[in-house]
Amino acid sequence: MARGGRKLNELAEKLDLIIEVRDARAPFSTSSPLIDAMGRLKPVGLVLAKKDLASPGHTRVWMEKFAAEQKDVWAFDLRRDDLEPLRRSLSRRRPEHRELRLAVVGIPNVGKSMFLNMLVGKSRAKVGGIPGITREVNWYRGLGFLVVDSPGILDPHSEPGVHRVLSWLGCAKAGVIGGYEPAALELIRFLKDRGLWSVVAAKWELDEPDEPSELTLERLGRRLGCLVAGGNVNMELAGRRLVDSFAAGKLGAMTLELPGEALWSP
Ligand SMILES: Nc1nc2c(ncn2[C@@H]2O[C@H](COP(=O)(O)OP(=O)(O)O)[C@@H](O)[C@H]2O)c(=O)[nH]1
Ligand SMILES: [Mg+2]
Repeated sequence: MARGGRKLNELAEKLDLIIEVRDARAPFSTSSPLIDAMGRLKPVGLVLAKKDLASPGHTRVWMEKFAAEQKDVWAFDLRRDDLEPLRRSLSRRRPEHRELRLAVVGIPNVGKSMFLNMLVGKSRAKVGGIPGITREVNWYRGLGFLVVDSPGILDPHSEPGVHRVLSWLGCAKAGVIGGYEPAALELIRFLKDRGLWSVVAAKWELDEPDEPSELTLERLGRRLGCLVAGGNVNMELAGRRLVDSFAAGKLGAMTLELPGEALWSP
């Protein structure tokens, strides 16, 4: 079984519930293939984080889809939203004599730590060894919850196509999967195809002639001052600026995929 998977299964026996966090901008591509196996052991609740970076209408479509599949699903801007409705709903599963035990899982950078901090509140305490519960992971206690943070790294889907999408969201490092330049070029093509590039262009006051993506990235690099000696554009650096800005949501709220039209096929 993949990294983290075995440990997770051992841990799952001690838990009441698993919360999977995904990025609201790509709720399909940011799922983890390991959740299916874990979901057979314990109930899984789904949190779509970074709701503020997704299009509200599209988030509604995703919520309806998951609800139709009988999933418990919430969407949050974890930096602002109140988690009280979720806390109330989870509390119903709490055993009488102890706090609710849950694990927060998901692929890198989707918002797991932020979610955990919001869930257990400011008064949270890091908990050491808990008898009978594995000591190798970090437990936090607060507001009636005992939560374990990302027990093992959950592998994302491994298809090349999905990794590209994950690099746009900051969930995979473009630098280690072929470089920022190709990731950025594909992002430009994707956004142009979807009619979303104008949002980015407006942000950086770029003209929008009909041109190949390479030229667009070069103009962007020039605009942002990503130059090397001789006045040429450092395309890798320009790509990095674009991808990192997009991942951090600085270029506007955009959902990348809708149910049934994933950006890659399994
Ligand atoms: N805009 C926005 N940023 C978020 C949200 N949740 C998390 N982040 C940011 O996403 C990044 C990764 O969050 P983190 O909790 O460390 O992810 P983890 O790797 O899954 O634990 C951080 O820079 C957070 O500030 C959210 O709901 N909205
Ligand atoms: Mg984390």
